[in-house]
Amino acid sequence: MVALGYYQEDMERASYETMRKLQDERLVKTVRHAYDNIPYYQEKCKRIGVTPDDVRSTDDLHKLPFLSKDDLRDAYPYGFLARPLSECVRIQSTSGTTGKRVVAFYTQHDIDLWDECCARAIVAADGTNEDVVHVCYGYGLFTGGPGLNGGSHKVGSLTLPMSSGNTERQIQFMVDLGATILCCTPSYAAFLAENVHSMGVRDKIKLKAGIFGAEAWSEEMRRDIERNLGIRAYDIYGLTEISGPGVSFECAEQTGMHINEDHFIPEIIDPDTGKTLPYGEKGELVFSCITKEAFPLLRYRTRDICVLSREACSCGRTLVKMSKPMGRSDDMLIIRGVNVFPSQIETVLMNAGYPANYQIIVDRINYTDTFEVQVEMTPEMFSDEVKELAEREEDLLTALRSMLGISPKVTLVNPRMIARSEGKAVRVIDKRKI
Ligand code: DLL
Repeated sequence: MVALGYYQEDMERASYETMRKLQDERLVKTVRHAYDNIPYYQEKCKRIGVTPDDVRSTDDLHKLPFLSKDDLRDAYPYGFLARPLSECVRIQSTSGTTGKRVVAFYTQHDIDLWDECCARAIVAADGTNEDVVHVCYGYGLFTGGPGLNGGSHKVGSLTLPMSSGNTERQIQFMVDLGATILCCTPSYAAFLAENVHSMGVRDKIKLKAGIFGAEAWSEEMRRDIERNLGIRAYDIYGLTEISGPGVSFECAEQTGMHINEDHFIPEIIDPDTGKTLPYGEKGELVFSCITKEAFPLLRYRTRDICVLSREACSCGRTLVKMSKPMGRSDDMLIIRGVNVFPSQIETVLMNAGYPANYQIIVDRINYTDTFEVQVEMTPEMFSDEVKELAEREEDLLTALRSMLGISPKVTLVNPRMIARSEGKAVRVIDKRKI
């Protein structure tokens, strides 16, 4: 394996002691900052009898309360803002229009640090200022586009802010401008690869690497994409609450993602007991942000199930590595890169007068997620009129699309067609083998 370059070598290759010391200092400062400026957080700490004076180093991290999406919902929209609005320059948000939506805030400094995290990922994928970086993650509220865009600027690469959609145009630009690094979800990368072949332009593309994340993808999918596009495919991880992509990134060794520990302290906990687990054990990933000004979440529960490893990496980075997320400790589904909660679907169905008998069926065919919602009609709704049925399905589709940000296939089924369960209702059938 050839060790490629580093963007911030002093941090990416810091000794354990140097990193620990930095984390200690930054944590103490951030706890004080969050406590003093976020009344909701102060209240939460007081409830368990913790004050900033109790946190003197990372060894004291476990004393702090956990934060979760529910806290963000309770304090929505401005309750976690730790800096005055006059200092904030941007928001990003997750999809979804229910209370599960998350709005994250950034000062210019926060954006600069986030961009640097993404720049590290691009350089780890062999990116330099000679490269042409084609970003087709969504722009707008989603963090994918803005994050990789910012990282690419920092590296000094020529950035193509393509956003998603219009596949033919994407490929035309890729060919015409000689894109060398592709940034998008792995499923879109697989779709692009198919189209590159069907358009007969495989020998005209100059791609050498791809930076793919925002959803789970298998090693098999990686090898297929690599083969079909003639590139090396690198994983990248992140979440809106913790800034977006670039919380961790893969290097040329491709055996897990290095966490930018100088900004985010990771922990693995038992999702049931909240107990911190040692490295190497599988559990829920928790992050404490230690450089954030506007949105300094501490001990935020990601719900992603992972393993952390401190094994030496052949790329020379000393940053701790996380495995690919192996699942979730809540019921969130990620479909075509979009976060979907079954409760959002249920809300739409209830509002439209349907009973709570429905099933969400997700599969992955040719590396593209398929998403179907089967909904039972009430006997009163039931009609033999095909036209009426089609209209009902169309109305539900419109409502679901506006709630979720993606379109499922909606199938209305006759009353009592969906199997009843004796225990918990089986709402989700996820057939994807990831
Ligand atoms: O997906 C941020 C992102 C954008 C990451 C572009 C990478 C590339 P959210 O929409 O808030 O943010 O979704 C966060 O997506 O908790 C994971 O469950 C999942 N996820 C993100 N990256 C990966 C990955 C963005 N590489 C949620 N592999 C996270 C598996 C991932 N799951």
